[in-house]
Amino acid sequence: MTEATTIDAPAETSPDGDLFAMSEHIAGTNPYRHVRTEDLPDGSLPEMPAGPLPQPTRDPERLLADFDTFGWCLIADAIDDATREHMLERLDSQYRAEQKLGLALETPQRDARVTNLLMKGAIFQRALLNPLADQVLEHALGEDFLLSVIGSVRTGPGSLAQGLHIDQAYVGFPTPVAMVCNTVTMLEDFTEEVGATRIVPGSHRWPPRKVKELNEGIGLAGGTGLENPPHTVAAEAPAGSCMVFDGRLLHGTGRNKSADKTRAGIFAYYCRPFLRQFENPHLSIDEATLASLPSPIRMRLGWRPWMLLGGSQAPGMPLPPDRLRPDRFVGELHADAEAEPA
Ligand SMILES: O=C(O)CCC(=O)C(=O)O
Repeated sequence: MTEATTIDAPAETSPDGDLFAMSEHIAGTNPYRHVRTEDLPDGSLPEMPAGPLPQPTRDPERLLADFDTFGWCLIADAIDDATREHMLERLDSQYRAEQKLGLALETPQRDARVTNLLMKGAIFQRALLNPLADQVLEHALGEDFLLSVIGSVRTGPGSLAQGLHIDQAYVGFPTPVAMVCNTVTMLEDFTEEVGATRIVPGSHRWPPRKVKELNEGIGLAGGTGLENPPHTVAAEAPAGSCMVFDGRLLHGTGRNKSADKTRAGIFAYYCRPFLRQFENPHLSIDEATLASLPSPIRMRLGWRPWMLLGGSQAPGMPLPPDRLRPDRFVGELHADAEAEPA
């Protein structure tokens, strides 16, 4: 028998009516709540999932099991050393130039970031062409997921910890499945010492109250956080690995405690196809770069309709994969219009 799902007013509303209070109410009445979220009536923190934490592997079953249980998984040997070196060189040179020209993004935690990487070197496309990562992403987001943003984060001596956060906070309510997922292609070793991403294992399945208790609440500009927040572990893995994590997982950049080491990673962040992308590809990628992208990447940017969304009334739609834009549009017509000869 199906459980009744009437929506009553929340028993207690928070005085400031904040988003999390509302989320919690929605979670409490969500008909899917038994699918993924855990309700703990005594208010205690959920247990850490049992079993060893994810280790780099190329076994698809292990990857999916780790992802579901812990909220992240680690793909071993996702890119080769030559590609890694090439990406590091490109990032270093790009970052120095952007800094010199006043274009570099400043973050409170003082890490070095480069955004919109598809415009900044064809080599970065390789971070998107990873069949094992695609398998996990498809499992989490469905097969038509979109690329939302691709950028890099490099910690260095003196860079601080970022506040713990979830990557889909803007959704505004709890979801029984991930709405977004992040992938981190590690260009250097991710160790605790150099600020490997700190993660709360299993928090992708926590009820909103618990997420709120630990969320250090970064805004769009980021924010600094505790060095070792409670319940976190460092997601350590060697250079060349790729981490995939659920958008509901609490995480943040770790502090780099080393005297002379850096930790660079390429973050390719994906969303379900009905969500708005973080970086707008129509505004941030020029026509020449767009034309040079392999069609599978262009499709991941949303260059095709999905279900009833993202379509366009133009002759010849949907476009064949080798075309960027329609060559004709339907505009103002008059009743005496005649069909053009074929
Ligand atoms: O650098 C990291 O390890 C995490 C970065 C991150 O979560 C963010 O920029 O929102």
